[in-house]
Amino acid sequence: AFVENLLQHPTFLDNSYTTKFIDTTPELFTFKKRRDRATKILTYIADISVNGHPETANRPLPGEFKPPHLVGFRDAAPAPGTRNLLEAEGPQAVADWMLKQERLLLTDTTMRDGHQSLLATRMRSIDMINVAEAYAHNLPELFSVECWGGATFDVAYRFLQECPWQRLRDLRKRMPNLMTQMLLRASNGVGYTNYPDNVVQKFVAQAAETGVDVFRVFDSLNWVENMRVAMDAVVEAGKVCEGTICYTGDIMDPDRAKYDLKYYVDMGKDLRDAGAHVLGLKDMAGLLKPEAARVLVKALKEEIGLPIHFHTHDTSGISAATILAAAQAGVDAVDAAMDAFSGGTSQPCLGSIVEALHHTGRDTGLDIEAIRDISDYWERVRAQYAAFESGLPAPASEVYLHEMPGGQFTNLKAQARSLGLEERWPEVAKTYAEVNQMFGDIVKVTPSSKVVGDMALMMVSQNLTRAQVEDPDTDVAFPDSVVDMMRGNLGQPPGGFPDGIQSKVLKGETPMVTRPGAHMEPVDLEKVRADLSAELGGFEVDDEDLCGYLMYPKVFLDYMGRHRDYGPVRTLPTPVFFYGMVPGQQISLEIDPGKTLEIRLQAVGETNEEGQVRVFFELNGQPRTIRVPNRT
Ligand code: BTN
Ligand code: 3PY
Ligand code: ZN
Repeated sequence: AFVENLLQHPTFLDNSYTTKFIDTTPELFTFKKRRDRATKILTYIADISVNGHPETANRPLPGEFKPPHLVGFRDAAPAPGTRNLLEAEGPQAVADWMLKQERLLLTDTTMRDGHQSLLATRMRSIDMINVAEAYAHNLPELFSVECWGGATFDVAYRFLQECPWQRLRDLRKRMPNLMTQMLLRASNGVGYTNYPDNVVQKFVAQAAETGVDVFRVFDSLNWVENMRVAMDAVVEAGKVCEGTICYTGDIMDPDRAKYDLKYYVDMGKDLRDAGAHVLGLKDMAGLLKPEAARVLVKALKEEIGLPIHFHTHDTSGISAATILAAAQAGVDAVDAAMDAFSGGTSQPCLGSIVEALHHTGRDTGLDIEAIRDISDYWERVRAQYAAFESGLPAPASEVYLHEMPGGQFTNLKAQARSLGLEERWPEVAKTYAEVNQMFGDIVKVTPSSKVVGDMALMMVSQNLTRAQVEDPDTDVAFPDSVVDMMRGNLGQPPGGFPDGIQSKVLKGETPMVTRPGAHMEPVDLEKVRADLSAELGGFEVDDEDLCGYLMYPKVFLDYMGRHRDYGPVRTLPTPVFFYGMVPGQQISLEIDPGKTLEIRLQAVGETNEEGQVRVFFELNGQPRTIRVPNRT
């Protein structure tokens, strides 16, 4: 009866309902969920088929859509892996076990940094979920699967119309024997600015509860003081705390003495003393050269005593050599991406590392045939995302000049393009390096890398030189992110920011030099939950939703608004999600376990005077018409 009630609501009947409709008629919203999942998803398909997806407009089209073939399993049940050890004996046992392994341990980054660095983070959950069980069955020797955190969190809500928590839950369930891994920006959570301590604590606890096993925790200025809250929360949750050094500069270069060997060894000791189980070495731009890796890994191994987990990017094309040098120097674990998602601004090639070490003392024990099968799957997945390829066609030694993180490079290039500066990219790269020096040679990784990028783009677009920016008599309107960082809101770099530029940016305002979190009031979580629930018409806000909102209030609300209109769209095949359907096309769509819709798009009608188009479907054999606005 309720369903009929709703279906006959005039606002619904003429299809003009908006998110406002929910706000004004909350009593209907309660039934709407059950009301008509099919209509919502047909509305989404109709809209995309008519109008296209805003994210793929004017971008290269994929070639022929070849559905990724699923990978078969080797065994009836997945063999025990690192997750079983973590569950049985806890995180310290995992660290102890790592130290005892002769083989080089491997983390697969395809589901996080791989697509973050190659496809602007746009990979959808379904493409991960469809292969997750194959990982569990065929590659049980993996150390971990990095599949969460970094930029994936907000991109899921913002661009993919998906709940990142559900992705994590689904992956966790399908890989019961493998540790999942996330990238956490310490006090910046998975956002771009410091959050109050209790928000960071709540977020970590929830991520652990929903399914993260290994937390790689870093700070964008390498300030250990600003990492303690997040690290403590990981330890508290009983998960693996990978306290992480971000590598910048060049330890072999006497002119970059600020970040010398001693600096990194001291930081490693601080992280150990702060409770890290594993020491992460995060070379986000791919600057660590092979010989430097040998020296650094050896020193860290000798002086810290923790297992070391090394992460790099292949922007320069030389990272496999660095991995092998690190392996010879005794690194315990390294990150790599499946072949089809490796190279360039992504991680080095997993299969090639496995091959290179086969029959050596550090043989990884991974099955190369299983790797090839899984990589074939990924190759077809990648082809569906052609719109997001941002194209570094060849290795670039220029990375040693600008030091941009792999995850930022393609993004900054796209930002430059949108400002009409693509032709001036070499200037952007050079200016990025100058901004870094002007700011005192800082670590550049999210969010500090974004600050440097914002400043560089501003300077190039306004034709400002470093000398002009530093000149006290030249007026400069600094980007907000620069002001924020100079105020101390991202924390402190080693030695602080240079006085001259800092006082110019702050116009005499006194910067904060203590930990930003120490100045922030705790958030009243239950009040936020209640207010959010009221704003969503009585929707019951669980802890995951609450954490999503705390990180990104507007992004989360926009996501919820679209969710009310379209329902869950996560099970749509990726080509349909981004390009809709064409007349005559038919798909089977599982909208709930065991509940499948047969959807056939029959025809797209003419646009009427009100600018509406009727799209004709067959749903499980029955005709259905959906009206959507023509916005083309
Ligand atoms: C966004 O970029 O706003 C998120 C992507 C989803 C937006 C959906 S796609 C169909 C419909 N048409 C739009 O312009 N927005 C929604
Ligand atoms: C992120 O924070 O998203 C990164 O990938 C940093 O390297
Ligand atoms: Zn990375």
